[in-house]
Amino acid sequence: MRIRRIPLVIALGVITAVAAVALVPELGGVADGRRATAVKLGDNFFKPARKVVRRGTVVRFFWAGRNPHNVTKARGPGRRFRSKTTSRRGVNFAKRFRKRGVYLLVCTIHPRTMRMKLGVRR
Ligand SMILES: [Cu+2]
Repeated sequence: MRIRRIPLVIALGVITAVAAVALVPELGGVADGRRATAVKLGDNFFKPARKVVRRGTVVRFFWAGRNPHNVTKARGPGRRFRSKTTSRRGVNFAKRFRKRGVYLLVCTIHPRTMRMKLGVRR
């Protein structure tokens, strides 16, 4: 009896995890098989500071420093966006870039040093 229950519990756990990723495409990213990449937020810089990705790529922003940071669109196509400001380590923001062009991304806490150019091509 007990032994049989364990695989069911594991299966339900896996199904729940897969469903959770599918329901949060901004964080799941690769659920539809498209590209994803990462940018680091250090103290106080983006790494890399320049990057080119293909249209449709999900960029995951990974907080690696100790200071509070955010990711704010200063220039570029489409609507404004801005992450929360946090110092929590890990991926706190992810975005799929659908429009071609050059985006200037800044941290508004450290706007002089913490800027990056993201090129989105077809
Ligand atoms: Cu910052």
